[in-house]
Amino acid sequence: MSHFLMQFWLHPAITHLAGRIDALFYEILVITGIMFIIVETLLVVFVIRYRRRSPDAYGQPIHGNTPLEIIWTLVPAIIFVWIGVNSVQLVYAIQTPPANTIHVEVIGHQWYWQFKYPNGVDISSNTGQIPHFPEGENVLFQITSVDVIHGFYVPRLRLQQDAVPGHLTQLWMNADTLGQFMIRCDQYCGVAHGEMFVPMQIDTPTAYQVWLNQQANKSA
Ligand SMILES: [Cu+2]
Repeated sequence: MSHFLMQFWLHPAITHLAGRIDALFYEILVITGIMFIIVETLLVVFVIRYRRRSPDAYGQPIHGNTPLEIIWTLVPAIIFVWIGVNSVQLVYAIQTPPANTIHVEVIGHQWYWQFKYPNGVDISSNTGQIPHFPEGENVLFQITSVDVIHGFYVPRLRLQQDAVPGHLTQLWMNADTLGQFMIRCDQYCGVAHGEMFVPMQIDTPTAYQVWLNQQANKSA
């Protein structure tokens, strides 16, 4: 796809899991897309072909067609079960963090994100600080809010989790792409809601450690 058109479509996923979410999305899109075209085409064909041609025309009485009815019940049922099994498997994978994770607290504020690392490093997006995370390692975001409901949404992860006062929600990632990716607040949280649109950075594990140590020394 051209660079111009890509702006309007999904930007590449940065985790294996996000890739699986995209794959499921495309599978459902193709199935429903094909069904849409078949149904709409038949609708138009039937409307034209079987239209009433004279004021006193009557349709033939029909008493059903058992094989046809079995087919049009069974085929969609199989497709739905297949989509359901795939979706549930993926939901479990998303909701089950691996054993070895770096725990990072994510706290929503009006109007910035705060990130607390295990070694005490404390990053707030309203001061222009960018939270860093290592590539190829499991990171578990433990999400809450101190005021209103915010939404921790990272489009390139294809994942969102509400930040709710008094509750801890979670979301995990294992990023495979270096660079800066945007975090959005996707629950409208007041006038400066838009200021919660900030980057995070994925570093190599070594660069991440260097950054983390620098931050720890700064605050010490
Ligand atoms: Cu917010």
